[in-house]
Amino acid sequence: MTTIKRLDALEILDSRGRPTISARCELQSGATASCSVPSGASTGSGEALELRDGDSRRYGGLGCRKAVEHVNVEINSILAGSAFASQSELDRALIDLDGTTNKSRLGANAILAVSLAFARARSMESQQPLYRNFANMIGSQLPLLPRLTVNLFSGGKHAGNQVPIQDVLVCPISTSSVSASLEMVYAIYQTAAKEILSRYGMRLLRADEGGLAPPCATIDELLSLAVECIEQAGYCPGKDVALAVDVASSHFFDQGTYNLGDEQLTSEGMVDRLVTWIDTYPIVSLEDGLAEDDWDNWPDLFARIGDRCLVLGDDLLCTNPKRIQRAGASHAANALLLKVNQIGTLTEAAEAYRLARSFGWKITVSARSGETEDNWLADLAFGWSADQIKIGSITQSERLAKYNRLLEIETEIGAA
Ligand code: 2PG
Ligand code: MG
Repeated sequence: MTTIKRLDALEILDSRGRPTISARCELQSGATASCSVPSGASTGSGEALELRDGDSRRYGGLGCRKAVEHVNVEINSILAGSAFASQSELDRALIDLDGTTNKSRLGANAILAVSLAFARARSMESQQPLYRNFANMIGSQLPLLPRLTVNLFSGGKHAGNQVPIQDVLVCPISTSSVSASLEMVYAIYQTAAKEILSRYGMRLLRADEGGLAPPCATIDELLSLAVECIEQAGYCPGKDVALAVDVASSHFFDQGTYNLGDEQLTSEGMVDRLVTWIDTYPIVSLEDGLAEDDWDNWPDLFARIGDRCLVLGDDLLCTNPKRIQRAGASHAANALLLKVNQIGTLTEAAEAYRLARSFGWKITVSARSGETEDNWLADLAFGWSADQIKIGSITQSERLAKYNRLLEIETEIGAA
């Protein structure tokens, strides 16, 4: 049993300079740890509720003092002094205490920060790496490092909407080493930065996750540029390095129409367009190709693409077992984008994980566009043997905290 002595929290800032929350968990044994939670910009409507103060005098209403107070007062007063046999016992207590279906009373940000801080404090107590604790949660003996999918270009809500799609990512596929993958990504990123300067005469414009935001007129121009940069960096597209795309199409879908800049497509037209991209570019992972509510057309998209590429659901699934069940039963996807803060506790994220695996799906563990310098995501991706990880680009410390932790893990397991 693990007894909690004290829980507290504070408001900190994320990589966009917006408030988020960090919680600290002190155990009776003396082990103490903190964890902070990220925040999305292109959020799915089915996500658990991130509690914001709504006081326009502070941070435009985005303050997190209410969430902090919920940890310091209510959650601490109920849970301090209690003993828990497992992570799931603690998480169930948090879910029951909140009492809503989307964690809107205490806030998913408050609840997740406590869930994570408890996990990290327990791993300190048992003197095990955090990933071991995560691996135990899903009964895994042999964790595996994920393949990197790294942000090269951004548009949509993460940049200036110069193209409607959100992210074009590069995925080194000729190596499984994190260290070798990062070397390849660096070469491609530098090539892209130079190419943008010479082609568009502009200095680097960086999006929220550190991706470059070139002023391409069309999505095809952006995808072709990514392929050219891979080649110019000395790699073979599709053989050494592939592409992943987060279309994030919920954010340009309105009343049955996909608004692709100067083109308006029906769902059928959008499926055709996505299939054309898969046929033309070396895309191995296609995220949110269709909108979160376009359930009727996802099975068609999946049937057309099959196993040629991951048909990955982010806003569609929201790491929510109910939505994953629906997607699995209707053959709508073959991969889950797992973001723990979409659901709000580690235990429910593990349920989402298990359910997705039961359908034979692949898993991409993902950061959010608003991140902190915390690195627990790397331990989670390794502990749960995610197939892919999506952290963002390689230029900002909130992203590098996770890449660097993966490098540490790789060195540690290599040495072992
Ligand atoms: C996504 C994420 C990460 P956000 O859409 O996959 O890139 O963005 O955190 O803004 O939802
Ligand atoms: Mg997404």
